[in-house]
Amino acid sequence: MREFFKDIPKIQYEGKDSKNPLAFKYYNPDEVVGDKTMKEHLRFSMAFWHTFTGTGSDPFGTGTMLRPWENTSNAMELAKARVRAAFEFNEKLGMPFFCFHDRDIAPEGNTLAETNKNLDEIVSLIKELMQQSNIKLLWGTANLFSNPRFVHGAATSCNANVFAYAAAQVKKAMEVTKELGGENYVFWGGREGYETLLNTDMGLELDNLARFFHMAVDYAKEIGFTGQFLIEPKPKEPTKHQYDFDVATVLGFLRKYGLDKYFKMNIEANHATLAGHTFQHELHFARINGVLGSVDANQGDMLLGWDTDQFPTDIYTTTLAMYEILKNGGLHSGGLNFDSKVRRASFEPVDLFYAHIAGMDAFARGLKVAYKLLESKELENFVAERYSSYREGIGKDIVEGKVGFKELEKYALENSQIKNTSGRQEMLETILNQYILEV
Ligand code: XLS
Ligand code: CA
Ligand code: CA
Repeated sequence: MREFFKDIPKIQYEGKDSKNPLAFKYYNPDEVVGDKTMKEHLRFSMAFWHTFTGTGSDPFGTGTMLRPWENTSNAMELAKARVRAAFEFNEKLGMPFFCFHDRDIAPEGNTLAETNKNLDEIVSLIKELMQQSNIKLLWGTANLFSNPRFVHGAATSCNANVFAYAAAQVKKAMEVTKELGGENYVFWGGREGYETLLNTDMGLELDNLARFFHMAVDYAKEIGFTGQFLIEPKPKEPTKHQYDFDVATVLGFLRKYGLDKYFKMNIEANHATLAGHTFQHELHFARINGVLGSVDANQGDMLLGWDTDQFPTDIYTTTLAMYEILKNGGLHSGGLNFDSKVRRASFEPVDLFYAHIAGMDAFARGLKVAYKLLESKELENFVAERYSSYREGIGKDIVEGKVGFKELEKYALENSQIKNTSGRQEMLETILNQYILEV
């Protein structure tokens, strides 16, 4: 069988003193942290769209990527070569999962029926390669945004024919995800949003989006798809106002339409920062509401206001992310999917390996630091102490619902000399730094 990454060996763990750029310094899949191995904690996944269909093009120039599989003009042959290269890539990296959009893996035909036929052909190749390896599907999804038919959105399009087409596409993508044993199915908003209210019936669009999700839930039941449904919030890009702005917005939407028990969130770091939140905020908010499902691992750029999808290398952020994930009891059926792309100037195939190694090491290190930090309870004890006034006296009465405004007024009149204590932010940041530097 053709080898696509000829000069790349299987990537091994060599430890922190290694100078080999094609080795893990921190990610040691079999190392046990707490009750699980690193591999089980992290559940790393490759994103097919960036790593195997990304070209490096930007609004100012065409693609730059040199890819060993790009040597045929036949779209189906190219699709098959990509899939084979992807399995070789995951094998060499020891990457247990992958994710895809329907249109990443197979080209569109002239009709929907032809497109579905192309998809079936590639899916059976993927199935065969999955059987020969231990590589699994973390999630599947449908691309409801690239084709010009989705110019006004998909489930929120003003055109009912587009709604129907999108439904047919998601139906098929769910079937394919089930067939490949996918553990989750993702809905990212794509073009579900709007540019101007001058031409938009927002009420109808949101009702339709909810109708669409209910149809998906019903169809999953019908075909026996038991994977977790995930919604991936994003505040802007491509539309100015994306309906799935952030975790809080999506939760409000799901609850309004009685959908909350069927969905969790797929939280992307770069989308969190675009929404004006930290990655940790979104993970934390999802966690305390019981909807932290999976993660799209990447990072944005502090100086750029768009979705740069860079590989995650910031240990501070990966540590705080893993802190939330550990407190969530792990990601369960979710994982850490590298929805990240190598920079346009990192155009050689080997850069794909360097990039994924960088991300895997950053999360492995983050996991170890977060585990130690949690074990020590330093932060948790501080927070518990900070809120201790709610465990006794009037605070306890408030929490237990024993008092109202009248009782509280009486109490305040008798206790109006208030004494606060310091929040100690800088001291806590030093503790975090100590763990990051010393673990
Ligand atoms: C785009 C999104 C997309 C989803 C899957 O910004 O991140 O790639 O993850 O459709
Ligand atoms: Ca994403
Ligand atoms: Ca993104």
